[in-house]
Amino acid sequence: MSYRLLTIRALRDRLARHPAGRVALSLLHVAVTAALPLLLLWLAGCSTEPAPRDTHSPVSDNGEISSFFYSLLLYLDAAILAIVVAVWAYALVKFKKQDGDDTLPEQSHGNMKLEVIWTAIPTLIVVAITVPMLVGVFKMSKRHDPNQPVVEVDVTGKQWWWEFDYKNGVGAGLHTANELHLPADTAITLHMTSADVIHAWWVPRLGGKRDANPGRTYPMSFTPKVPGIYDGQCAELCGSSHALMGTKLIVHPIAAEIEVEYKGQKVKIESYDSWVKAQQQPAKAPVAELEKGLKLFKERTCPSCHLINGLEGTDVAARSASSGPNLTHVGSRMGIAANTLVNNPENIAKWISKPSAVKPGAKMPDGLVTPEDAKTIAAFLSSLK
Ligand code: HEC
Ligand SMILES: [Cu+2]
Repeated sequence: MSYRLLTIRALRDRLARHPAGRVALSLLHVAVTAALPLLLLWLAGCSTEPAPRDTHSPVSDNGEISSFFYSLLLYLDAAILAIVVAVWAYALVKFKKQDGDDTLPEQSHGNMKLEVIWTAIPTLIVVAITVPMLVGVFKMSKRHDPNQPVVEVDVTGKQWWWEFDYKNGVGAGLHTANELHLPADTAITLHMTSADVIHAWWVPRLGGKRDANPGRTYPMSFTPKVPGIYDGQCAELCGSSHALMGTKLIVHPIAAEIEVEYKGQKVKIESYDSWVKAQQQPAKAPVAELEKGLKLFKERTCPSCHLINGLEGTDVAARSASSGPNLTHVGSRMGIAANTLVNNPENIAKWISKPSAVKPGAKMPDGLVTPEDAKTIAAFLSSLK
């Protein structure tokens, strides 16, 4: 008995010999032809929902400008591609070599008219793109008028998280981390800087990126328009946990609480003022079962890097380049460790027992507590809403 490896070609030839096989082959052909474009759409991540980091669903004035230019370029380029392909296809058919005709086509060299046309058209296209784009760039980098009410926040990038200090407005004096809360329809100016290396603050649905450089401060002015929760990411390679340096922007309604969609779930967002009021409260003293957590927190040197306002012995840390996030209301955040983990007692315990296992190179030391103590501390920290 002999074995033969059946090649795809041999298989196809065999199928083509039978009528039923031919039908199967055509069906396969149609399926593959239809599947390819669908596969491309799927690979391109097409969806009707705005993705969390989707620059096409802008939620601020700046975001609208950059999204407008993205669409302008996309449609313009698509139109140019369509015209070029149409002319090319026409030439392919029209000037196809005819059977039996071996003469060379007319040989030409230098055509003034054509050369003027194909220099003029691209020039016009470039001007049509550049002029409005420059106007847009200037609009996006314009500072808000300081005589108008503006909410100003100092944003400090640190390896690998973000610190926020509210300078004015109802929230003046607030000091939080990783989740930036802003009022909708209000002029905002962020002042970006860094405590160590270069980072970049980027919330795609808000608009452009802005570098956070050590020793310098760059402003970024915009007006958020749509209340909601928007994901962001450090956009400048800043070390081993750069990819884990997320951020969240929460745009609060000015008046009453509303409900928004976030990652397929309904989430309530309170008004900006009531968020500020809650954050301004000092931490509540723990109930009896959680007192042990506070005691361990103080004993295990945590207060040397973390502030908890309002509890005896926990508001001693001096702010410095190496100090950690303010934990006064850590239980109210959606995520911890710059949104690397969802905020719940298990994840806080996991983080405290070994930060480097969650974030390589984390600036919070390993081995401060046993896993058992970590659970006790986490229960206390989670209660700080
Ligand atoms: C040497 C300074 C230092 C010490 C000591 C320290 N931490 Fe941290 N901690 C940090 C830094 C820095 C971060 C931010 C790390 C990151 O996200 O990359 C952090 C993050 C955290 C977070 C996450 C906060 C958030 O909102 O993301 C918690 C919770 C925390 N630390 C608890 C503790 C506890 C409990 C102790 C004591 C057992 C402790 N830390 C000791 C520096 C420190
Ligand atoms: Cu980074």
